[in-house]
Parts: sequence; structure tokens; C-alpha cells
Amino acid sequence: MNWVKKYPPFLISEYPNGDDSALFQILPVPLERSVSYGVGTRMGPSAILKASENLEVFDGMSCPGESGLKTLPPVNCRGPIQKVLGRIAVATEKILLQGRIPVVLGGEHTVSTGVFMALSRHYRTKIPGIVQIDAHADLRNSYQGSPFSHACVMKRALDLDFPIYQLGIRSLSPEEIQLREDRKIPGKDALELCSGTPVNELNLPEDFPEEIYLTIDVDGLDPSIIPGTGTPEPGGLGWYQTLNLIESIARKHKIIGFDVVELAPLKGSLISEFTTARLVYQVMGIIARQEIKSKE
Ligand SMILES: [Mn+2]
Repeated sequence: MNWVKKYPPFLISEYPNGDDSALFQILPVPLERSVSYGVGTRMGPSAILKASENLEVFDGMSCPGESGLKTLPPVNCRGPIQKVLGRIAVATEKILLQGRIPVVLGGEHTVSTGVFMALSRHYRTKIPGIVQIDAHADLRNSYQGSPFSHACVMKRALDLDFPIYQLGIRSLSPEEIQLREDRKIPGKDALELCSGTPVNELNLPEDFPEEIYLTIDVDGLDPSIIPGTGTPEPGGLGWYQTLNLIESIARKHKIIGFDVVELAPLKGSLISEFTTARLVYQVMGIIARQEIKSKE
């Protein structure tokens, strides 16, 4: 239990760390390998967990923590990247087998690749859709010599046959633009969502799976909201806009898990980690209310 000091359980100031029956199983993954610009994502999970101690239990609508919070030990991120992804997949699959919600805290976006492997194995034929909030498409086949770069994570999702939906994208390579056209990848880019009257509601395509996994790169939000991230891009999603968009998706789709990645804490400022912790808690709230409703 020597990890608890660096990785205090989420909102431990208000709720005791739960057991396997807790709805939310929080998995810290301090992975930082394929950094291309700013550094520090390995500090992300610890910073989010420490910041969570300052959250209120009430998220504005309900108390998501009442559904149970269990923070797991951090995934060992040493060794070859495939090994690390394998460990992330095993830890995530265990949560899925228990019928709980994985809440994965990154780390660089590559951590989601391990989660996708678990989802693919667990769901087999009834594959969920992946909704991505991000400034970058992350659709490169390989980047800086690695297919396991953070810039490739959604291409790996396509390789595993996941339907994907992209939100907030505003930075693309020509290769990614081409792939989006060839595969007719659906989504709404930042220009459409944010440049005029902010869009707060959306419908996923008719044929999109009912169950969805949400991968949130914090750089999808505007850097005025979360400045602490590796590659901050101007013109991102607003705070309420992000929550409203997720709520609108949750009205028609069941969120089966999510990750929040790419937080790189800044020295001398707590805004980014606190806002990210709050974002994690708000998404838990959306899911918790969904679960309660489905049991009514
Ligand atoms: Mn990303």
C-alpha cells in the first residue's frame, strides 16, 4: 500500500476507498512515453487524485460518490510498451467482468489503446462505439517511429473495428484528413462546435452502437480551461459545453466507461488538475444518474 501517498483514492476526503462492488473503479496509469511537445503526463493521475480531495460530494445534480468509488493501485508503466498496454488491458478487463465502470486516469493518450484491447476482448461481437473528445484526431498509423504513440490511438481503435465519433478536433495532418474521408469517420470538429454559437446538443449517427466508451483528451477543452496539457490548441470546447454534449449523448446511449488523459500539471498552478478532477467527477455523475434511471 506504499502507492497510497502518491495516489490517494479519489475523493478519499469524503468517501472511504470502496471494494469491488463500487460502481466506479478508478485506474491510474502514469504512462509517458511518446511525448512530442510539453512533458509531464506521467504526473497526471497523481495530480488528479490529490486534487479530488478538494471536490465537494455534490456535483450540482447528485452525489456520484454514493455509487461507490474504488481507486486501484496504479498500473506499472515500466518495460516495453506492449507489456504496459497488456497490463492496462488486464486491469480494465477485470473491471468489465465485474460489471463495473472503468475510470482510467492518464497518462498520455496511448493508455486508451490498452483499454480498447480490453473492450474488444470483453465485448467481442457486441462492440461498443468510442466517442473521443480531443483537439487532435490521433489517427496516424505511426508517429515518430511508433504505432503506440499518443498520435495513433484512434487509428488503433479503427484497427480493432470500433466505430468512432470525434468531437472538438482542430489539428489534423493531411494523412488524417484523408483517412477521415476514406473511412467516413463521423464527428463534429471544434470549428462547428465552438466558432459560432456554441453547440451543446448532438445526436450520434443512427447506426452508432447503443453502448459507448468515452475517451477524453483534456486538450479537447479550451486551454483557457485546462492549460496544463502537452499540446494546448486554441479554440476548444467550453466547460459547460463539454458537460452538455456528454449529457446529450448519455440520453440515448449507455456510457460503459471512460478515460481522461493528457493532463500535464503546471508548476505554480492548480487549475488544470482541479478542473480535470472535477471533469472526472461530473462524468461519473452523468453515468451514476443513468444507472439509477435504468434501475427505476
Ligand atoms: Mn489525443
